[in-house]
Amino acid sequence: MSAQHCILVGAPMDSGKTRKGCLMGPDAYRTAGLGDALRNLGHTVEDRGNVAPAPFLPKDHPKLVALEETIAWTESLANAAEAAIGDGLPIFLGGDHALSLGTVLGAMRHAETVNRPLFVLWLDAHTDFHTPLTTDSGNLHGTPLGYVTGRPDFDGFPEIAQPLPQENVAIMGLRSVDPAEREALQATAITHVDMREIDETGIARPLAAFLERVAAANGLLHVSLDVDFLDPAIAPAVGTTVPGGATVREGHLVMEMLHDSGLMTSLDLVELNPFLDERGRTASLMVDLAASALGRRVFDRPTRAY
Ligand code: 4U7
Ligand code: MN
Ligand code: MN
Ligand code: MN
Repeated sequence: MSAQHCILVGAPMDSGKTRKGCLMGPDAYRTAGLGDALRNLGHTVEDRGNVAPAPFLPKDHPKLVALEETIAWTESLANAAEAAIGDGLPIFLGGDHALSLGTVLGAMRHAETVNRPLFVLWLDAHTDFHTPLTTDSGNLHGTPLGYVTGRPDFDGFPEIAQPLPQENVAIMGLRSVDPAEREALQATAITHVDMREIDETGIARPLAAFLERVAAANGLLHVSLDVDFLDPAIAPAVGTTVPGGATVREGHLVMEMLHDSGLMTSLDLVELNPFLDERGRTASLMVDLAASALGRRVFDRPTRAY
């Protein structure tokens, strides 16, 4: 894949759940050297700084955490994402996973403009398929895939004109799915690959099958990488740790295959909570994964003690 114009867009968003700290994510990625890592691979890098939420008035809600703030972020991030995807390869620096309510919406709008189908690869321990009514925790970072695929009850959020087709979504890395999500997801055509399947067949097989479908449809591909896709032993800086996650090599293999495919058109790095990190190791691992997605080869990797 040839040189790209990488656009860093910070989304210091913390409203998708109660525990704070993800707002430090964009600075952690910059501190860990994301820009230079991409430049060293021959890409141009433009850092657009951080997005801010649209103006909002917070209200108390019996269940949902920071609903108005999350809606406000969705509006501003959808605009920032739609603009950036037209200009290069945006990398959205989270911020918690509620930021994907906005980034995927922006990608959907861009895809409609260029008249190509959008596909989404969701790398996560969780399905994030709740609606504001089905969530028990009230944490909206557990809802973005519900929103973009057109599930109901997202009152107050930007209208989804054309929902993302279920066939265009693949979730990989699953090992924590709430009963309401499981039931809803099983009635869909969304591809879901859990850790057992990854153990049994490897991650390359289902990923290659999905990428073939994206290529055959001449699709755009938005990749959303949740830190908790990775095993907490290698990526501790996340609030929602679930044991039994992807290894360092499984993570890199996904990113290397994405690079080789040449298909990825936008990328979210989400859920990093630097307050929970150990000497920056999770931020550095996420930077290395992004570098693999942009063409760094195994034999070029700097030695680093994880
Ligand atoms: B993340 C959860 F209950 N399903 O709804 C919920 F297990 O973006 C977790 O994937 C959601 O980290 C995790 O609160 C959201 C929970
Ligand atoms: Mn998530
Ligand atoms: Mn998750
Ligand atoms: Mn199923």
